[in-house]
Amino acid sequence: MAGHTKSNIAAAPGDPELASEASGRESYDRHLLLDHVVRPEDASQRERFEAVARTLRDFLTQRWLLTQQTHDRENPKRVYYLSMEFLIGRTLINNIINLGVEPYVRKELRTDPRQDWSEVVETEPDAGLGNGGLGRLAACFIESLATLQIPAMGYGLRYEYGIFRQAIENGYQIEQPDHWLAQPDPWEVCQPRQTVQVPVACRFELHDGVLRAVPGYATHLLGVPYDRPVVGYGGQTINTLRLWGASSPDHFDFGEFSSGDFVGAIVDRILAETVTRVLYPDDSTRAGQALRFVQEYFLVCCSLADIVARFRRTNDDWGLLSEKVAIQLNDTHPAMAVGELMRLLLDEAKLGWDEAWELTVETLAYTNHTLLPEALEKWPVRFFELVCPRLLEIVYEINRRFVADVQQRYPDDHPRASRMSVIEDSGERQIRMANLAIVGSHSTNGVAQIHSDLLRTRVVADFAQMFPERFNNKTNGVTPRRWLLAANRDWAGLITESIGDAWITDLSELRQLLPLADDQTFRSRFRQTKQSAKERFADWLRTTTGQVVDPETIFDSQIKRIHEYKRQLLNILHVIVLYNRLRSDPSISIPPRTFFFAGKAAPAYRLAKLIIKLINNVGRVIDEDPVSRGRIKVVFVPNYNVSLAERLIPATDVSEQISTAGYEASGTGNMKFMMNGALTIGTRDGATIEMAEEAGEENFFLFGLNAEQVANSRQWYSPHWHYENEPETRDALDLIFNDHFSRDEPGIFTPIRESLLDHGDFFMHLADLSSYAEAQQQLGELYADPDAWTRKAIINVAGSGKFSSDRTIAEYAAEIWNAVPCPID
Ligand code: 26V
Repeated sequence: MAGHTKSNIAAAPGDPELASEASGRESYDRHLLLDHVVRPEDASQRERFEAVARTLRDFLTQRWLLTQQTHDRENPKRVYYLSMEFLIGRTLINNIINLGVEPYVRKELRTDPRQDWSEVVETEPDAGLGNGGLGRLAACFIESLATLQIPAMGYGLRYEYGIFRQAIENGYQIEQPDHWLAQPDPWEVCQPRQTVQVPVACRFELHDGVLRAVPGYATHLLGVPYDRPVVGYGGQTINTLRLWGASSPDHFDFGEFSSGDFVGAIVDRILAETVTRVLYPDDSTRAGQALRFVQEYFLVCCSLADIVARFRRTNDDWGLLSEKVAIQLNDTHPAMAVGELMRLLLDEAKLGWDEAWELTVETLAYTNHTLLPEALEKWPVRFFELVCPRLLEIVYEINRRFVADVQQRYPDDHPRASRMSVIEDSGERQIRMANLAIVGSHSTNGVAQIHSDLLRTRVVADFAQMFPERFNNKTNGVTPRRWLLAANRDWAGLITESIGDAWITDLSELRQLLPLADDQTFRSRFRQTKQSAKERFADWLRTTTGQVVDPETIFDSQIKRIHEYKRQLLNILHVIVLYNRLRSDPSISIPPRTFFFAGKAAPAYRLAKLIIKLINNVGRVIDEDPVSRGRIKVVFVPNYNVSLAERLIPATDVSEQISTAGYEASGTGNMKFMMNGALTIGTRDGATIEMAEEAGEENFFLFGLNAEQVANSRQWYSPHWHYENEPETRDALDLIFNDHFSRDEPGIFTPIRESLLDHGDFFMHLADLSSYAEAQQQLGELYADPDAWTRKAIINVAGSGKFSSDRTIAEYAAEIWNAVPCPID
């Protein structure tokens, strides 16, 4: 626009090709005008966010295209990450940082006096296309793949409604729809020309508001790709996340119109679009719903058609498939890929069974993310019959051959063959998706060492004996760009000032911080960054939720999905133990502490929702009681999401990782806290074990039974024994059950009593409570010595280098995918 000084965004270090004709400000003004028909001075917050994001997208487009052209030309092996979830969070600030253009964007925006930088960034909705760890891992992985310049693509679903928004009313969780796409998303690019047809063997009809599948109709859905740029750090490689939206073919013509089928066609479209309407919010109980099945089939069908079409554009020999394509299955959710890839190779490529099978196994790899038996997916055979009977035929044949193999290798072991069968025959016939994934792929990995070991020795031991070479471990990691560089600017800045910036792409560099743990000046600067993060968080919390916290207290956080095995109950029981100690002797010394809880419970998970209610009620009572007020405080922060994690993790002193040993596959929040200078109190579970190995157990607060002890004590464990023999345990429980925290709603916590005492306390809260309280006591004593505390915190950060997703992805690339970087000039 005339009158504005031209600044040279083109010279930004991260991206030399940034739009050359127009300055950022000009492009921003143009977007406001042309996209919204509004003058800059009249633009709303949302319009200004969109204009900034679109300007940035314009800038990165050339690089995005260049990445695709380079991959097409070089024809390298490509990696495809198939996942039902990508928990992306916000995109704008991370793209700005990864492109290296932050100073320029800030400068350009300052020319609009009404632009408030942080407001623009926070206007962006948090893309919640996932439940928790599995979905966030997928988002970290695609960022690392781009940073490592590996030719890769993420495939997922474009849910119109992400994970529900959580409100808290009278202490109860209320679910509200998250219509994050209500306004157009500036990052997505619809690619209608690459639409894919998904054959479906039934019709969907609405009967009295209920969706019914009517068999015997061959029809199809359409998968429309929506692409999102995935910017690697340094802006060299920009890969693609392709999310599929469901639609239906437009049968509309004038003949149908006049014959009245106009309405039928519109109804078909609406029904088709329901397939990608909403993310399933249950992260561990099996969703029995047929719609979920169709979602998984839809993801697999669209993605494989796309992958195979791309492969065929540059390769005419099917035999090269596994040399050019690696497909990673994020849990069993996309495990129908085994059958679908076979179908493509048999029916479309016309290969023979043996060649098709070898290519399938060599192309696919599977990651397991949970040891909870109830989370292992099984799908009724009748779903396959209705939706994709050809896949079922192929799965039956896969299983026939596989079971024959098993019987040949273990001729006298009949139970083994039926345990290993892909088809479960007792009761309603079902397909065991984990068995299918293991049989049909060349690699099965767990996500932390202990998890991979338990997988091999307990969960699928038969398979590990038959295919020992297929089983391996890939300990999870998180991207340091989002979780340190962007989320904690002060701490990241201090690290860079002290050891240089190589850590951003090689997190093992953090080891160089080790000697600084003994440096008085560095320690006090670390404390300053932590203190200001706490103050920022307290300010944000007060202005957004009205909750008031004191940044002079210890900030202690347990933020994750609410689950019995994660044991938020153990945490709140310990808070009640502290409260009882204060009640019986107010003069005792307890370091002032704020216990933060955040997390969503699956809408149908009644006990998890009751735990939320208990946490809120304990918080209220403790606040109202003069004996505890100002000394301990419990805060339940509503609507946990990626953005909240980005705020709270840098402000946290104590990270709670207290799952029943043997049940948390890995955890990834634990790693984010570690690199942001929190100390961990935790059990020997998941990746926490490896974190303590890296930092030294003396710098950790480990407590409780280990996985083996948990397994071995199941036979004789008695929660009653602890109730009878441990006064603090009994007093804490009695306080709950005597309605001290539920005066207005007596008896509401009875199900918690039943679970802990009458039904055997499956997750062994009471077994670990006393050693947990003891570890907490030691932690409190250490906090009283700021230098000793800070020293350990810095040692923890120095030991966190292993937990970068760059390291994880490099291991997948070398040991599973056989993929190498493909640099973009
Ligand atoms: C299961 C289901 C069941 C059907 C309905 C929808 C649904 C959605 C997700 C899941 C699987 C949840 C498994 C999961 O999130 N596992 C977590 O994976 C993290 C990344 O590997 C790991 O750090 C956590 O320990 C593990 O709990």
